[in-house]
Amino acid sequence: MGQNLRLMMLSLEGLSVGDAFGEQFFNPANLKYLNAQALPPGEWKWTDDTHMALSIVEMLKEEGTIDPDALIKKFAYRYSKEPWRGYGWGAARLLSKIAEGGDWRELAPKLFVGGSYGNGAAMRVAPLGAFFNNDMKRIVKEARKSAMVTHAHPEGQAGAIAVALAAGLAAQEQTFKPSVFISIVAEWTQESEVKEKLLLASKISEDDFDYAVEALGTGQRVSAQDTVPFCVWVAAHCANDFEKALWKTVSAGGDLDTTCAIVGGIVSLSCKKIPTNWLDHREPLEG
Ligand code: RVK
Ligand code: MG
Repeated sequence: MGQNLRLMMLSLEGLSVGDAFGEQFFNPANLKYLNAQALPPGEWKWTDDTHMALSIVEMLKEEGTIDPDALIKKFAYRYSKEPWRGYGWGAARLLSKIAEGGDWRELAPKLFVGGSYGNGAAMRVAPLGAFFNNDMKRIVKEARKSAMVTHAHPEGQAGAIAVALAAGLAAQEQTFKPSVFISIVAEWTQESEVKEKLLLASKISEDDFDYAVEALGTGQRVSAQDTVPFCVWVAAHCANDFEKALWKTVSAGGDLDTTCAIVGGIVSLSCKKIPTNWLDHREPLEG
């Protein structure tokens, strides 16, 4: 397996473990494990975050580039098979219309006002950043294409671009100071609230966890703006410790499956591996 493919698969493993892990803590019975920082027992089922990432990975394996028309078909096909994976309202509506022959170019801009700025384009994109790891310009271009089929709003796309860039940086051999890591991501991200909050995040030290949570947000609003900057902040500060990164992410609350999917997709790359006992809990991936 080529190096880019290997990194993409590692990021997919991290994303899916994060997604499935985070989802466990929506179950009140599992809160005792959160307090004890002990892994919840049993199989952890993954959600739409992983389901959509599988289509991106498949597309890149087949074509080496994102073809938006082919990608939206893959998203719609998987949605039609397992619509119960916990999809966002807008995504579910769009994907059912695509399955009936609709065109994403017409449908996506009509979701909400100005298109969706949900965190759904960001939650699925880390493996793409890993695949194009050493080419920041290409990451921006491919991440935007992967986002626009569902997320017409510039904030939704900026969120995807920022996460893909963070994954690309994490996949590199070089290690970065957290503030530098976040600043590089911000620098390459288009003008947006996501970018402004990344610039703020680059100035928040690791000790200021509560302030980071409050100022950046943890996905309570399910928007890219309210989700991505905090995830990049955690990934930058816990680059060498997968477990610490994910425990910190869930302890912040918010949109747990998605914040953990984003952090897991990035930190798996900088850590270069995922603890086996975490992987063992995750529902197997398809195929
Ligand atoms: C359930 C106002 C907007 C908006 C706009 C809000 C799954 C809506 C995943 C919308 C992730 C939500 C998440 C999510 C991924 C978006 N004006 N509100 N212009 N744009 N919103 O529906 O794939 O968990 O409340 O497009 O981005 O695990 O329902 O889906 O947590 O953001 O959903 O946006 O969501 P959607 P998505
Ligand atoms: Mg989900």
